[in-house]
Amino acid sequence: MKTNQTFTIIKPDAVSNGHTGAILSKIAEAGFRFKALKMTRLSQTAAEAFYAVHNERPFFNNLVSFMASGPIVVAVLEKDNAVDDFRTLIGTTDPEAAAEGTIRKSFASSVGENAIHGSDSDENAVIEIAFHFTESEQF
Ligand code: IDP
Ligand code: MG
Repeated sequence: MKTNQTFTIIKPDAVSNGHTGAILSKIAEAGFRFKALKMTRLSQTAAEAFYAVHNERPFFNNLVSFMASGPIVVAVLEKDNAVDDFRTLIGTTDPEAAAEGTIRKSFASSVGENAIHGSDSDENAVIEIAFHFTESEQF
């Protein structure tokens, strides 16, 4: 298992608001190396599959339609302690509660449209990386 890797999505709100470059800079400045990077778009079906773990939650339909609403940027990131350090960098799910200087505090507008995703465990990082990237797309 690749315990030094995590997976991120710059979500449709942040891409459409023009924050892609600033967010990628913050990630690089925090010491993460880019192992894979692309702009793409999720179909409704792909968004449902990616967030299947949340399909009983009341916000599931809104989450899926939001995530399929426009282009996203997906990346594989590498650093010691990648999963935990990246969750610290992005901040809490609700940007109102996020610490100053975190990506969600700086760029997110609401708990639903919160600018960025980060894997929550090494195990999920491996699953999420494989969902979005083939082996040959990873460097
Ligand atoms: P996380 O992204 O911080 O890991 P999760 O609880 O895994 O948060 O939720 C996944 C995503 O679902 C969140 O990033 C957010 O976009 C959305 N979400 C979570 N909780 C709520 C909520 O209470 N209302 C609306 N959307 C939510
Ligand atoms: Mg999560």
